[in-house]
Amino acid sequence: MLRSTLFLLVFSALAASAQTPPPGHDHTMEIPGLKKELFAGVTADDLLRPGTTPNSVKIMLVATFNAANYGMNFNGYSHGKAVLTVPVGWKVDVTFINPSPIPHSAIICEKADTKKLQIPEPYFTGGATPKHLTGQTMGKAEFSFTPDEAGEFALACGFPSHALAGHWLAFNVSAEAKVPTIQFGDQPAKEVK
Ligand SMILES: [Cu+2]
Repeated sequence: MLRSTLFLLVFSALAASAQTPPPGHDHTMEIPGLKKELFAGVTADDLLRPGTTPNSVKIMLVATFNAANYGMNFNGYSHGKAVLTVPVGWKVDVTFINPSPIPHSAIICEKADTKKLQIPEPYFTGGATPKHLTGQTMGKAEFSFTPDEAGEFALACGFPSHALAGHWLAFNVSAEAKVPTIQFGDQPAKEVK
């Protein structure tokens, strides 16, 4: 009796895990009210691209890219599952797009700040959308910063409690890296083009 109960428990756990898509990849549902023309043609690879000037990168963050993590994602990724790495001293130009009626924002912060309810200030000067604590809906914003210190940071949504709920990507500033790279989930990091 005990053995068959155990078997049932293990079996149903396995069955449940087989049916649950991996976090960040549930594209089966739709978030209502998205202004899709705001990010037409944007892909996950647009998260990090070489900039137009030397030693610079372009980041395109789309909040609520899809339904992953209840819409609290950037280009489909949340909980630091996309890792952007930029050499120290490179200029970072960010375009932030929120096509949704729910407010979101973007801010560069220390990785540990993603555990906070509120992120008061960007870690690097200029590194946030305007009024990141109130966020914005159905629109775009641009900001630039130049990280002058190596370390593990995050590009997080600055709307209170969203980073805590996983609305952030990992952002590493590296003293060793010669070129910017991006890593999606368990895939190897790749040089951006
Ligand atoms: Cu958010």
